[in-house]
Amino acid sequence: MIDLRQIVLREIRLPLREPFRISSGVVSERRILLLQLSDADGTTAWSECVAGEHPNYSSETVETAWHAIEQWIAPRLIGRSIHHDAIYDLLEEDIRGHDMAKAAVEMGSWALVAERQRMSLATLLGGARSQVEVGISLGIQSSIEALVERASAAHAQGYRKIKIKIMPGRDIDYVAGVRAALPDAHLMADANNAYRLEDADHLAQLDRFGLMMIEQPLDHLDVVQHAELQRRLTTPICLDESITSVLRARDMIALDSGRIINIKPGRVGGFTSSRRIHDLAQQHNIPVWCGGMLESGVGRAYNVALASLPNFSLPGDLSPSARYWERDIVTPEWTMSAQGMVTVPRDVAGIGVQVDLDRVDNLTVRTQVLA
Ligand code: OSB
Ligand code: MG
Repeated sequence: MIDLRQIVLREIRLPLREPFRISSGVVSERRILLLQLSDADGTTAWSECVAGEHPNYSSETVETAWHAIEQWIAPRLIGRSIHHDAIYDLLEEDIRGHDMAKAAVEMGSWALVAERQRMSLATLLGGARSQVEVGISLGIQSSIEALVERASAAHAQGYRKIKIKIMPGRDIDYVAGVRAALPDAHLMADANNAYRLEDADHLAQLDRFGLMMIEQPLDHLDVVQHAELQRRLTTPICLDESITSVLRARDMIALDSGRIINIKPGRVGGFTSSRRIHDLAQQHNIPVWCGGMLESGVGRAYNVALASLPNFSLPGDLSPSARYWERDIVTPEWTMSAQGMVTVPRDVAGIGVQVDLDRVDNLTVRTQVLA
């Protein structure tokens, strides 16, 4: 049970080591919404909202999430005693959408319970894995050579999966270049909605590269046209943006619009929803993996804990801190072994890392206390 007393919202700015470009936009500095949750018994926990600055991935942004938490989500929860696994359904009752905002509060509540029970978040979730395979997501590059260089470096570092962001004009030749340089690597492509069903023949040219999957080629909410596209490709489709709840996962499975699911807990409203999607997928032999949203080390903790569940059977976008940040806001920073694995924290209660408060204070551009 939790009995939320207070939520402190903060926005920090954290510059990326290099700009990250996807088909729908580029980001150079992350605006990150952090939450500090406090329970009536004095327990505290940090969480992170994955919404970005612009609504180019989903409709949510840092501003909309702040507004939703302040206006609707915090008032619904503060001062009420509730089981952490019931929060998702409570919020669904009368708040439509705003899944990233909901997730930040819901997942933070799970961390409060983990803290209080002196157990790791992974243990509370029921995840048994002690290490998780790591994949890298490579943003769109300005040339094939630049992409091949980055992919080769990632492969040499031990990454278990290399995801190549694609868009029209930077797709077939780019993937071909990487495949030629890395004949045995686990490769995949992510289009972030850059194509139309009319591009099916064009996309079918990717079939010859033996990709693990192609992620979200079509519209961000679509599960119908993806089914038609899947019939025309041998490469499995993985859905990301379209799967916002277990209902959409059910649609995907019923229509065969994808054969793999990227679960980002922020996108689906938190851990309860993530577990439902995970369990449903498992019943249907659909593998899942944990996606990323350029999180700081706080958000990473939640993703790593989730990815310790059994059906997370493919490498997750769980890059170490140093991939994105000059310096992360947590200690220890997240690392990856030479075998491409991240360790699931087990010996520390809660999220498993400490937030560097002085550093966060220095990076903070605004704060609001909700009580
Ligand atoms: O589609 O998975 C995506 C980042 C921002 C928005 C969308 C996506 C991504 C990534 C980053 O691929 C993965 C990561 O955090 O390492
Ligand atoms: Mg994606």
